[in-house]
Amino acid sequence: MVKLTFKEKFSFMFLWSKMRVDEVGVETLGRLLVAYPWTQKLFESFGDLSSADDIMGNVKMKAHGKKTLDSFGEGIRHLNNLKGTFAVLSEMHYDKLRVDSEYFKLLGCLLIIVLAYYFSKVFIPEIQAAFHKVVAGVANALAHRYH
Ligand code: HNI
Repeated sequence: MVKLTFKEKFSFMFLWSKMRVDEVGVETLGRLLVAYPWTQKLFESFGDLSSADDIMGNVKMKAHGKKTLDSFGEGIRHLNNLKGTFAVLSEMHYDKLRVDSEYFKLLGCLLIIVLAYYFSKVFIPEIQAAFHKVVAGVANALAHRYH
């Protein structure tokens, strides 16, 4: 469960609605794969991921980045029940995909970095703090099956 003040929630929702999920999605996921190259193994079926440009320009990665952030966005609408919202995905990432739960946290940090760049001057510390709370909540919910 993540508790946001009314102002935090409003700022968060407002920025989320102003963002292009496909652009931010691939920027975030792609950067994870560039920074932690061993995660590329999980996406072998996506085709050529041999350079940073190939990763960022990969069509399947783009679609998957959007899918991931859309699902993340779903969580935002259920801040008081993140565990329930992500229960099925948590099982899937643990049992089937075998994604190390550490990467949920790293993806959250990268999302904040990308958003800070994307929204530049309006990304004031208070808004950043709200995003930190949410990404931590989502990462924790996704890791629930791992505990
Ligand atoms: Ni993730 C599939 C959501 C983090 C690796 N992931 C999904 C799907 C959703 C999703 C939705 C599609 C499910 C389906 O097909 O039914 N993933 C999320 C969310 C986060 C996240 C909300 C965190 C915010 N996933 C990660 C991370 C990794 C990851 C950090 C690995 C580093 N996910 C995968 C892989 C798949 C996947 C791999 C399957 C991809 C495919 O299509 O083969």
